[in-house]
This record gives sequence, C-alpha cells and structure tokens, in this order.
Amino acid sequence: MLDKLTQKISDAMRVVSGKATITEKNIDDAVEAIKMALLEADVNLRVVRRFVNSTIEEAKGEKVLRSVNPGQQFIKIVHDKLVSFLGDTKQDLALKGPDTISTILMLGLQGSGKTTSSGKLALRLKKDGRKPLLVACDLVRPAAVEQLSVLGRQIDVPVCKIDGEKNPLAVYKEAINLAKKNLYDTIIIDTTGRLQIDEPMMRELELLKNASKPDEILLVADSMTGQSAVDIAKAFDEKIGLTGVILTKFDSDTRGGAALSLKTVTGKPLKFVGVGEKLEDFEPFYPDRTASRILGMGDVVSLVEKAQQVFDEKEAEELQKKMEKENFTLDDWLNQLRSVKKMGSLQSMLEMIPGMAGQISEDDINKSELKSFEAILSSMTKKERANHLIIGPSRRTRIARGSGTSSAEVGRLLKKFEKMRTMMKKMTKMNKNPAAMQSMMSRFGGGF
Ligand SMILES: Nc1nc2c(ncn2[C@@H]2O[C@H](COP(=O)(O)OP(=O)(O)O)[C@@H](O)[C@H]2O)c(=O)[nH]1
Ligand SMILES: [Mg+2]
Repeated sequence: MLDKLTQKISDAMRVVSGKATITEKNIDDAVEAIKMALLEADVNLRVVRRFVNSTIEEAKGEKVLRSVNPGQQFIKIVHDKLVSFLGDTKQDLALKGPDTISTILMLGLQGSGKTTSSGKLALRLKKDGRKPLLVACDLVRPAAVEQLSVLGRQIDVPVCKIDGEKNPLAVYKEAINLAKKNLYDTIIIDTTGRLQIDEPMMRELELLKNASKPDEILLVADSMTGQSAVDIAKAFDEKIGLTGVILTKFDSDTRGGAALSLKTVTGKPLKFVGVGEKLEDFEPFYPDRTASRILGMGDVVSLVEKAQQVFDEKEAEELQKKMEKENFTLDDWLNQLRSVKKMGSLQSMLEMIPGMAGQISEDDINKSELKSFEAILSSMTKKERANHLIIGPSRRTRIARGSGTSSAEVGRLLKKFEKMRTMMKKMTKMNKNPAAMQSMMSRFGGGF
C-alpha cells in the first residue's frame, strides 16, 4: 500500500537530506518532485496546491536555509505537513459508556466493504471489552443478511435479522429490544449500498439516522477509487452527515490519494483502514505513522524506542565527559562497538531517522572490520585497554595471535584509535549534545 508514493517521496527526500547546505533551488526541486508524486497518487489538485505552497513558504524561511542541518529541517516540515493533511491525530470512536447503548451507522456504496467492515469493527469492539450487536439492515440484496450472519458466527457476535422483512426500521427496532434485553452496549447497523448515490438510498439512510440517532456515522469507502472516494464522502456528508470514514482495501495497490485528500476536502477524519479480507485486517488510522511511512522513514516510533534502549542517556553523558577530558579508552571503544552491534543493522536503522537518510554509507560501517576490531580489543588485557600506550611490539604480536589477526592490523587499530580521539575532541567542542554525540560515535563503528 502506498508503495509508489512512498518510493517517489522518499527519493525526493534523499536528495536534500544528505546535503550540508540547501539552496532555494534544492527546495523547489524537492517540492516539485513531491508535487508530481502526490498528483500521481491521485491526490486532489487543490490539496496538492495547498500542500506545495505552504511547504515552500515554510521551507524557504530562515529556519531551514540557515540551519545547521537544513535537510533534516526540511524533512520535518514535509513530515508535519503530511501529518496535518492526514488528519493530525488518531481519531477514536465517540461512544457512550457501557451502561448506555451506543449506535454506529455504517454507510457507503455497494461493494465498498460495509458488511465486512461492520464485522471487523464488531470484532475490535469486542476485543475492547464491549458487547456489540450487528444489525442486518441491508434488505435489498438477498445475500447480504446471510453474509452478515456468517461473519457474526465467525467472531461470535450476535446478529439481529428478521427473515422476510423489507423495512430496515423494523429491524432496527428489533435490535434495540434485543440490546436492552441482553445488555448489548453497541449496535452496528449494516445498510444497503448502491452502485451510485441515489435518492432511495439516501432516504432510507435518513430514516435510519433519524430513528437511531447514531453516535457514529461512518462512511465505508474503497481506497482504490482514489479521488472518487473523496467525492462520495462529500456527497454523503452533505446529505446525511458523517462523523468519520473507513477506507477499505488499503492493502491493495492503492495510490493513496483518498487518504491524503479526505480530511482537507471533507473535514471528516479517517478513523480506520481495512487492510485485507480477513476480519483481523482492520487498523485505527495513525496520521503520524502513515506520514513517516510515506517519507520512507519507517516506523520512527519503534526506532526511537530501540535506540533509547541502546544509547542509555547517562552512559552517553559519561562518555562525553571522558571525551572532553581525553580519557576515552580502548575499553570505552569496545563498549561502543558492542552497543553498535546490539542495534542490529545500524545503517537501516539510521536511515529511518529523519535527516539521517543518505548520510550514512556502507563504508562508514564496515562490518567485517567491526568484527575484527572487536576481536582485537577483546584479546587485550584490561590494563592495555585502559592505557593503549603500553602496547609495544611484543604485546602487539600476542594480541594479534589471540585475535587471529596480524600485528599490522593491531597497529592499524591503534592508529585509528588515536585519530578518533583527536576527532572526538574536536567534536565535543562543537557539539554539546550527548545523544547526537552517540550517533556520531556509532558512525565511526569499526573505523573511518
Ligand atoms: N483486500 C481487501 N478486501 C476487502 C476489504 N474490505 C472489504 N473487502 C472485500 O470487498 C468485497 C465487498 O465487501 P462487502 O463487505 O461485501 O461490501 P459491501 O457491499 O459494502 O457490504 C468483499 O469481497 C470483501 O472481502 C479490505 O480492506 N481489503
Ligand atoms: Mg453489504
């Protein structure tokens, strides 16, 4: 899902993110590339224009062009804009407490995924500890009631239906009775859809809405239809009023236009996405995570958590002090190498950090060297690691033998270590931020 858009936008980002300075032209080029990507993803033209104009305006401000890390600043602007276009924050359902009956009205065109999504939503609410009741109010298609019954059985949620009934209001009334009797707290009404918006459908929905006074009126729209999903949302909102949207078939090759235009065009939040045919394939919609994904930043949230585990802040501060005082030892370096290893594929992880993408090359983190350095350092005595100056030629030979390397390699390591200490000293003067320091450190990995 959104693969193509992600590819294009992250390519555009990579170009600017690695630059130490960026010009107005760089910004124009990057924004142009983003614009093309959005248009190709079938994002509403007005939405694209608004996105482009506000991004350019902000990106050309002093803050970006004059900043020490303009690429990162630029990415942050684009990220924040995407988040706001996607709807800012995750929107939960506004349901009443369990001692009152809440009602959710599901509507949408035929084949959009209403019946499936009703089942998915019921399963989710059940997992949240609610007692849902599915209500079969699609009485136009004969198979619709049976389809909902099957879904209900699969997830062990009751389904209210009346055989042979033609009036959805009658079924709704029966559902209320059932809910009161059996203490169901959430009723989910599956309704009739048609191939296109027409008067009879709207009339029926209006009647159901007036009778049930729903807490949530959710439009189920097929994300594959791109902009027309947004037009449909607009039409339903004008006639019936919506509280939110569920975009289905997000798992398929959707271009993403609907997700990106919906909030801006209709003002209605995207609450859930359907990501497959199975009943579990249903997720709340997270604007920030989706924006990160589109930018090719991966799941930054989990990355940050992982990095925090490795880079203990206190440890980082201590290290910084050591560097300042120039008593960073081989022992400290060994610890560093080990934490780098703990992080797994460092490069792929750093690529996910905004602004880091493209800045790290495979050469920076030479994996085989990292391994042999670790072996050499492990073969030294604690005393040697505390003071590398005591390592003379005979000790070098012994260390080489112990680590399965050569004394030339041991010598190379010591040289790099000296060079690293010098650089660190310079860096500590430049940068007083321990976390940034740590990430710089890991870039040295096995050597530079
Ligand atoms: N891949 C995929 N298929 C879906 C999704 N949601 C619904 N479908 C499929 O879309 C088709 C129509 O769904 P249905 O619930 O019957 O639509 P309705 O006419 O609006 O009730 C069915 O084949 C579903 O399995 C989804 O999120 N992903
Ligand atoms: Mg249906």
